[in-house]
Amino acid sequence: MKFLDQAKVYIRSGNGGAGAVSFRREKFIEFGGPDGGNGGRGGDVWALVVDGLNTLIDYRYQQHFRAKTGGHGKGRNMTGVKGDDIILKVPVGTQIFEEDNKTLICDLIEVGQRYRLAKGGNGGFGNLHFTTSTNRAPRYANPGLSGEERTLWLRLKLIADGGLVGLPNAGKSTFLAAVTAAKPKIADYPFTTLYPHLGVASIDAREFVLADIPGLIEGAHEGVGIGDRFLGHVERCRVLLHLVSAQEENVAKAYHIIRHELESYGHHLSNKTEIVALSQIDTLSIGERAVKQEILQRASGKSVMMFSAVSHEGLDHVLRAIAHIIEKERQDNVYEA
Ligand SMILES: Nc1nc2c(ncn2[C@@H]2O[C@H](COP(=O)(O)OP(=O)(O)OP(=O)(O)O)[C@@H](O)[C@H]2O)c(=O)[nH]1
Ligand SMILES: [Mg+2]
Repeated sequence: MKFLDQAKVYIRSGNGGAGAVSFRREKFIEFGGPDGGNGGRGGDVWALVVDGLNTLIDYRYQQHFRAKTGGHGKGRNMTGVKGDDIILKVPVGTQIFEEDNKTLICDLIEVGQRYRLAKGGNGGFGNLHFTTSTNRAPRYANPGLSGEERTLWLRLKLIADGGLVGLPNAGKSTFLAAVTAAKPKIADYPFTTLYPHLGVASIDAREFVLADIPGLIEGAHEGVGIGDRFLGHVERCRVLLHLVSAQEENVAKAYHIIRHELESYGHHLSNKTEIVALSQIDTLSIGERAVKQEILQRASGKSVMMFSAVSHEGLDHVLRAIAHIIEKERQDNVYEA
């Protein structure tokens, strides 16, 4: 799957169909009056959230969307048919902005949600409509109204319950692959992951979505490495799982670098509930683990979990901790609403 989280599109709703000028002419009927029908309305342009999509890649190949013109009115007072709508299918978490890429038009967060981006023009009136007591045979009709045209930005912010953050090689993708069916690329060089991956994890019959994003390094907020733009995809998470590899010489420093990047990014990311975990503990002896855990605990001021995505040791504990926070945040949000 190719990933694209931003796309610019041009849309145009359909023009209304023209009204008709027509007079009734029938055998044996002596006085035929005007009978021109109205034009049909032009097609609308809609955005619709569909299941099973998590990229805007389709909009790299097509950026222009035009709905159909309404049918013209006809004699015998027949209204023209409505022009066909155009539907832009988008993934859950798509936000649509004005051309300035700042003014939010709609935030689409549920499958099935739809939003009308441009309304088709109304059809014109046929000559029948213009009949009055003083003008019983008008020879004119309206043209249809024009459709609207707009340039818009589609921006995707994935919706996951939990987000994985850490330096490159912290083991984020290995963790995702161990606890979900996702198959992200895993390798021992930095920036193996180039775009976000989602997976569904489950523990104790509870399911939740995890997002694995590219690793962050010092200066990511200034564009170093892959930069921090993918942090947008964990903005809506309820919990962050911050991984620090047991293979790091200085686990405290590794922790602080990421915290600093989260703070520099803003958008309340640094206020999110964080679970800190020492990953890859299969590479250390029991004694070494305790030492690094203690250092990380002091650095973060939190109790630090430990796991290995290779030996699977500690994985369930981490999943339970994530599930617990997600559950709690869900309940809190219910009370707020
Ligand atoms: N021994 C051991 N190796 C691990 C473990 N988890 C990950 N690794 C190795 O560490 C390296 C990096 O793992 P990834 O999962 O690709 O790391 P990442 O955090 O996704 O890295 P980026 O995508 O570059 O940010 C790979 O060679 C993995 O095989 C673990 O629990 N134990
Ligand atoms: Mg990775």
